[in-house]
Amino acid sequence: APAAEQALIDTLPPGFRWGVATSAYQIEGAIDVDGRTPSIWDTFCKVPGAIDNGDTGDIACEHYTRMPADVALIKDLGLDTYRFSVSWPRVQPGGRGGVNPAGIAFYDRLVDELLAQGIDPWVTLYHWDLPQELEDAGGWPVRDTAYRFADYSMLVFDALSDRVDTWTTLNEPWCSAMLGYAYGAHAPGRKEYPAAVAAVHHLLLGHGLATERMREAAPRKLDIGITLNAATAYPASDLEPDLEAARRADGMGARLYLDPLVHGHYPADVIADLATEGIEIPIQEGDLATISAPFDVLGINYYFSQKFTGFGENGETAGEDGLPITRTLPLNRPRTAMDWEIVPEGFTDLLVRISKDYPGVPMVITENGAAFEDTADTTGYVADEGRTAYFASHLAAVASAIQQGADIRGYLAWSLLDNFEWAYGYDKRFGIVRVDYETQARIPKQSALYLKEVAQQHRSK
Ligand code: PNW
Repeated sequence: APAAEQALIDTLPPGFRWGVATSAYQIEGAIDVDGRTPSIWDTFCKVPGAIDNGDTGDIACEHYTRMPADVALIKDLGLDTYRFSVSWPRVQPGGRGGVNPAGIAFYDRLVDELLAQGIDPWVTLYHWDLPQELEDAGGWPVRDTAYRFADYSMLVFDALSDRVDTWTTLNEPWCSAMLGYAYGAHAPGRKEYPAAVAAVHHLLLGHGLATERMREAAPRKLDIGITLNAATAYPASDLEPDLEAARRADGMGARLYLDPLVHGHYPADVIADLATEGIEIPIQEGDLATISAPFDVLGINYYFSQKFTGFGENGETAGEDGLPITRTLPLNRPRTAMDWEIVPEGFTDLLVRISKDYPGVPMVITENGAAFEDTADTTGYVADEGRTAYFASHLAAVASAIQQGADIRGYLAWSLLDNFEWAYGYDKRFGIVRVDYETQARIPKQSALYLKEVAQQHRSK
């Protein structure tokens, strides 16, 4: 890493946690074994044109059968934490009823394998694979789904809480609600904005219900939390329409989640914006007390930041629908293969801001990483300089936020393996370990060795 970045990375506090993350549908494959039923992603993958190249998660990284070797990889990299998600339709086929013994057995073995290797297991209960039957009953826009989620969470909790200390309810509810129900880019592919706003509320309610029940049943002091994706929304200028556009972007992207979770109320400005579109959040009595149930750790997933303007291309400030314009402008930074701009200071700004606006909430970086078009040499070695540089600059950004007072306890890279990158299929590679999809061979990239070294150096200090 460049000297200035290395100097910052050297300041990371003692006890800082190092790890790597994955999610069930993106790596497991084995979609129709041991009683698993389809999730909304199995269904969405069958929609023509939904996924690049018509890719699906049917096989993915075959992690379901290769799990012990994949755990050994994490061990070889000297990382102390593995964040994985549990597939709801494996554990509770159809999303209702009792536990499926064959389905939970996989996670039981995974947890035992991790513990045997000295790796802390971090469970994410929901990383987007809703049982299709629950979508058929209305999905997240329907209130009942929140209760179904809490019931499912307790099945997993009862099976694994004797050995798992850290629990995350949801991964990135913004993606579930907005990409899934408003923009149609993710499963279930719906484009219904009011339904997406209802989904936000029911996701948060599900988080709160599950948190309360896990807390109540906890056999000892456990860490329970939620993971959000967030970014810094920079205004393009100090002009009022630009400031407003950045405010709206931050409101829908971050505060709509953080405010109810931490402060127990939705942000008034976002409620007012939604009202001008005729949308109301379907809040019932007691919901906000449930949603703001105390939690122990806030997971932050960060990839990029954006600049916002409230002006259209011709200087207008309202669209044809009469609503104010919110548009992104380039920051003119290098981009990853996702076309996402590389903005490490947006990471620092975000973390410092959260620590000021939501004090007393310890954070962990639960995902950070980048897709690049890797090339392997004849030996299979991947010199992924772009990804390695991304990790270095973003680790420095985290260290800088800590210097400015943010309470950040660890850093988990996305992702252990190249995997099924949702609507982009297998073309976009986020792994620190390359997957050869012909042979399922795993080949550590330069970035994996970099993270191994950083963690090792940090621990030896
Ligand atoms: C996250 N956005 O998704 C997910 O948690 C991972 O499963 C995924 O592989 C990773 O980031 C890389 O995409 C996101 O449009 C998807 O801002 C989209 C966005 C952010 C995060």
